Amino acid sequence: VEWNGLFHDQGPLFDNHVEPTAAQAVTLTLRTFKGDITSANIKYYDSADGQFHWIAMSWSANDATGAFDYWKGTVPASASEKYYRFQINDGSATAWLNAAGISTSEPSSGDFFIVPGFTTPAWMKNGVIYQVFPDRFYNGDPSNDVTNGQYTYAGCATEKHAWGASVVSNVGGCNSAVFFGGDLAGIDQKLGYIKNTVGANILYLNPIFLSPTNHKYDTEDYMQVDPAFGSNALLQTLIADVHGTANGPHGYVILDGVFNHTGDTAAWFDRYHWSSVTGAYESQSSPYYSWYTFQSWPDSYSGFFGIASMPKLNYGASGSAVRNTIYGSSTSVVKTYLKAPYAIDGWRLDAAQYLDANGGDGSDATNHQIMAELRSAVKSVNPNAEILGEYWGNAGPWTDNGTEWDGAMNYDGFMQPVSEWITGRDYGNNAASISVSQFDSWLHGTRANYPTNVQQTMSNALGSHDTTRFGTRAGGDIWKTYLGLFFQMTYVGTPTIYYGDEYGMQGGADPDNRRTFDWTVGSATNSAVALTQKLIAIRNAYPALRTGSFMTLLTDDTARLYAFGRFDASNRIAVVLNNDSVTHSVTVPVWQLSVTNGSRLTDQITGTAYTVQNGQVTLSVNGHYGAILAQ
Ligand code: ARE
Ligand code: CA
Repeated sequence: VEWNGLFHDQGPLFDNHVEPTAAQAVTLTLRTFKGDITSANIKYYDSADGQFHWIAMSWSANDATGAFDYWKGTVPASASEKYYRFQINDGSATAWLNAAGISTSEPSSGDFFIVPGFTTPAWMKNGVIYQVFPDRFYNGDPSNDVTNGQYTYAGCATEKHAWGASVVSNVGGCNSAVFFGGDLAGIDQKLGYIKNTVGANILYLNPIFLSPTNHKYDTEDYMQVDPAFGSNALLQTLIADVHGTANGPHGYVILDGVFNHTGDTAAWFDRYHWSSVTGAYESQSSPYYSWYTFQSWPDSYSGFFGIASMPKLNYGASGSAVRNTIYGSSTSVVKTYLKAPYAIDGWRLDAAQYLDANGGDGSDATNHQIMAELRSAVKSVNPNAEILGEYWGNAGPWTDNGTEWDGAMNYDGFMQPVSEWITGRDYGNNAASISVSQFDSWLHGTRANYPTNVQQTMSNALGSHDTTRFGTRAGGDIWKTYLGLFFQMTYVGTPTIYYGDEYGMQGGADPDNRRTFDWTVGSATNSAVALTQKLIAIRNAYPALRTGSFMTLLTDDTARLYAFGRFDASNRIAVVLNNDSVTHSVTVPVWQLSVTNGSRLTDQITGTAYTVQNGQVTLSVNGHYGAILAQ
């Protein structure tokens, strides 16, 4: 069997229902070299009966170039989740193909998924996220700024720093008490930058509810926007403006749901007696005593990573007061903000893997039960709302059966490999370098962790508020940011721009990754920002870049070149990336995309057209740059 001719993924040309209902049979198409094979079978596991089933495929057609055969087979409709792989025979040898790749022996993992009834939001598949850390983006209302010494939190007095100054506290260990004055009014005033200049249409905000720290991951009151960021009314205005079209196309808002823990100043806990409510820390007969888990009351209790200022919520059993308050009841935190007059479009779930009962760490069935209930609660208000989990490894356990998250922050399947390939450093800025073939197989393996509709909504970022800045890992070389942007805007998943990464903002680990946005740099005249805008416009113009197939075309470890195809029934696109510091001439085997000789592919960046000859195009690509050749 000629492996180089084999191809299948769940793109529109190879799977007629990537999100099937229980009533829809799924017809799968397998590509081989013309005349290469004698038979092929779909072997699928049906979770309804716990058995494998075989379906013989039949020849159906040739491709436009006549180089390939298409074989088809149909998996019958039913409500149960299924996993499939292909067995391919040429009369003398057998090959197996599944999402993990091709092998001579039958694989035992890495199958393609069929998850009937599971849909992820179309707007996430087709959108671009802009992530804002509110205190550091823009100060739209100086009148609400915190002042020096306004609060004392865990022994740290508030420090108000001037925009652009150091993010490190003047007093040792108090970095979370350093404020700059950024707020919701500022974000609202800069929506034109986000939506038009950058071109992103989904706003993801780090936490905004009342809390004494700058990052607000230690919530004091989920029902109140922090006064230094604005007000609940201003949040409504901001959401309406993102949804509106005055500053660009209709947009979407995702808020950070920090539900594993509260802050120790939450009234339910009330460690510093700030509230008139009798909190769990104050009395064992507090109505909220069971909302937390004490090993020894009051000072020994479960917290996020054991941090005393972040006591862990005790989710108890189904129907518990905590579950109702956070997501279950009609007035719960989760539902309130999904409903009018807020109507946010989704939640990012902070530390989602840890939500549990009785101080547990989430590593058992209880966490999945909580997540399934949370999904039902979200979708009961808005079936198109997004549930984006925070997980740093393979998030398959929360995404592969359609009952928990829609997608996850893609640290493992995007940020880490991209960083190691382009910058030679991991997201923590430690030396770690991979070749392009290692990069390609890393991506292939991590895509296989997820159903296709999950892959398409994984949040793909170059950096975040928890990692070092991409610009710093790149050693300040803006060309590496260009290349990162090229890949981000052409790969499978929702591109996610951490504010400032579009111009190569510098920054080390937390808190240095949260510097103030430099408005003298972040503007349409900046070359990286302009490239970001252009790349997003190209992504928006071609559904193939969002929901098309992904096919590796070229990995050249010596010249550090990568080329891959994104394609559907309408467009065939070859993306060519040069990760070397010098210009290379690249010959791309576009015959793999069934592009015919004599047809023309146009670079969407430069406008240069290339004519296909002998199934190939040859072009010159600058160091740390790319080309997007579209037909
Ligand atoms: C603060 C200081 C830090 C200090 C820390 C500990 O800023 O300098 O080291 O305290 O004292 C929030 C704030 C942080 C704050 C933290 C604690 O944003 O600034 O740190 O609270 O007060 C793991 C978790 C993951 C978590 C990351 C950071 O699994 O959930 O660690 N991410 C979320 C948010 C954070 C937030 C919190 C959780 C808490 O995005 O911003 O921190 O609400 C591996 C593991 C991962 C691990 C990852 C990073 O890959 O697999 O599980 O993530 O490394 O450590
Ligand atoms: Ca302000």
